[in-house]
Amino acid sequence: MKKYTVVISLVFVLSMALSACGGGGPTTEFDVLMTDFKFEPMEFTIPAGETITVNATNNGAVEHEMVIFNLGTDAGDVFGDEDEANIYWEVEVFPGETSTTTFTAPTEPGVYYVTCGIEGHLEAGMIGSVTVVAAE
Ligand SMILES: [Cu+2]
Repeated sequence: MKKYTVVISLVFVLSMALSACGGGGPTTEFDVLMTDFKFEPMEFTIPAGETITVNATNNGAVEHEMVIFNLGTDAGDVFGDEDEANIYWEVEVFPGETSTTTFTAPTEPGVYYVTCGIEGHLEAGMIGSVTVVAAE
């Protein structure tokens, strides 16, 4: 009887682990919801060098952007003209619209900074990250 309980527990732990992998593993396609003023979710994991499809929906009242920065760079406290040179990829979405676009993931694994380039949105909390993992 005791052994039976242990087996059930193990199955439960394993299924939890597997579902966690399904949610957090690298993906070549992801959805991002933009609101006033955040990204949902805020973190994404993608495989290096692959073509990534992004379905970005803006549920806010104003235009939003998803801007991915080059590795090792960020916008600091305020997004400004000096940050343009550090942009790896970006997409703009108008309120109430969904934009499906693709980009090629960086080849270098690491955590890439994400923000919205519209004035004041970074300060309001539109910050996220894209984690690039080595392709298998
Ligand atoms: Cu924004």
